[in-house]
Amino acid sequence: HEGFLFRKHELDGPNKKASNRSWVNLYCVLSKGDLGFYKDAKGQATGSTHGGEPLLNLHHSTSEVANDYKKKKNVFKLKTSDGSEFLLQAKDEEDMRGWLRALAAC
Ligand code: I3P
Repeated sequence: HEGFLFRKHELDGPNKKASNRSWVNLYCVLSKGDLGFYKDAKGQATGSTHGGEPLLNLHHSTSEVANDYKKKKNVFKLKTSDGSEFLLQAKDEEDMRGWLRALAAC
């Protein structure tokens, strides 16, 4: 599963607010239990992630519709086992449901 999502990094660890909190549009690629964030689809081919970030390991992660976040539509929340939290905005409801299905299955 892959495609563009807007991403906001909320937590950098348990109860630790992320320092860079702005929304960025990133090409997201879910593969083999990892989520990679790239500038565009070409980034994936070269393996150069956004900001050189390591792939996000999704083992024991949870994702759900971000009902508590009211500022934007079609936003879901991804929490990783290390306590990081991301808000991700899909382009519409269908796109969001597709991501949630893919994340739940990995
Ligand atoms: C952040 C940016 C985000 C905002 C965040 C700001 O500032 O405006 O859009 O989140 O608020 O810190 P900057 O771009 O200067 O980093 P929202 O869109 O959710 O309001 P926050 O720190 O209250 O999360």
